[in-house]
Amino acid sequence: MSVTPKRKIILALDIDYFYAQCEEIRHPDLKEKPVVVCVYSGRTETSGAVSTSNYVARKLGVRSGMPIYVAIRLLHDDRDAKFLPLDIEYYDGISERVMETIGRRSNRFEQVSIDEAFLDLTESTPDFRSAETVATEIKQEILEEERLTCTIGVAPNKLLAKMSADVSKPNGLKVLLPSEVKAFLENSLVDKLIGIGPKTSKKLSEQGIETIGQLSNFDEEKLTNKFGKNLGPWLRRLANGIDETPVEGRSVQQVSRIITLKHDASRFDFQDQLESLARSIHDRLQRMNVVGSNIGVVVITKELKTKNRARTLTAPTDSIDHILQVSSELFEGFFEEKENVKVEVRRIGIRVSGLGEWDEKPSTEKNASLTDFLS
Ligand code: DGT
Ligand code: CA
Ligand code: CA
Repeated sequence: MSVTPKRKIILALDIDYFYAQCEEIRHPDLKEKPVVVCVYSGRTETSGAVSTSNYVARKLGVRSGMPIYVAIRLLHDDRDAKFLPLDIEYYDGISERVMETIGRRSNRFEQVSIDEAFLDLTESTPDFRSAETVATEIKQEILEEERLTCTIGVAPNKLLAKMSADVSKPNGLKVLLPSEVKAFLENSLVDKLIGIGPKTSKKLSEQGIETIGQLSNFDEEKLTNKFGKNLGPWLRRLANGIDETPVEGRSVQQVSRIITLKHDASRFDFQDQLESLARSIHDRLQRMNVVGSNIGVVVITKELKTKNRARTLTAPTDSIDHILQVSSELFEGFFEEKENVKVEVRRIGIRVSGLGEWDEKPSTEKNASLTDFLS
């Protein structure tokens, strides 16, 4: 007996021109100007690639992955154009808060990248209309909390939800009903299918296949001969809008924070910065309502080598003082190691892992007396 699977309702969210929009938030005067966020390689002043740009720059031809000098040339006449280096730490902070906002909506939540996530709303919403309401509310919340716009697609599976978002950027919302799927796919080009890159679309084009509609009707045996017995049938399923991959509810395993020191350090003299890291981790643990049983520190040297030191606690914690104390000891210990006497440290981080629910929350008094007892 076959059981008809329940019709799913999947929501895909993608933040618009993410890194560049983050830059606009902290420099509001940039909003009307071309903004290009760059990965500078450091070889010459302009060597490197464009990470992303705002829509003002995109209108003038700027694209992700393009060499910086090409973007400079394209924006040559625009004295307002702004080229900025990546600031991943800042974008990460914003991403984490947005993901928290989305994650509150359903425990069937999967973060896919820094600016993308899926929600499975099948159990929590009765139909596509109410899913649309949820999507509108999420967009509004992210706008109010972070001043960011994003684009949402709602559809019967992840593939179609993501594709619906892709065609609606920026600041869009598209609900693709099951009855609309066929028409939606029919005339779109094959490279709009998620997972089909330039190589595969070139190979398909050699077979005379340009649109998804053509691919969906193409002889399966021919496809298998050309692409193999896994890829061939998979391509056809994709073209028919079939995708059964579940939204993986991945839980957070650890909380970490990292910063670049104002000056390289060759001894433990960054107490203030450590304190703000510990505070930020503490805030995050509290919002998640978890405690961690392992505290680690990470050191990135001037030569960009990464070194870790960690300790397992006798009792889990989320307290700033505790995190600060253990990480200070780890850093002190690190600088005392023979091989690190001369090391110059550029970035430092703290990581709390072994996360769990706090079922027997020790009271502050209990904590204090225990510490007293041990000292
Ligand atoms: P969108 O979604 O089209 O409005 O624009 P973005 O910029 O959000 O693009 P998306 O979602 O593909 O990528 C998210 C972030 O990832 C983006 O803000 C910067 C980074 N990124 C994207 N493509 C590239 C790339 O080709 N190179 C580098 N270095 N970073 C990239
Ligand atoms: Ca995006
Ligand atoms: Ca994205």
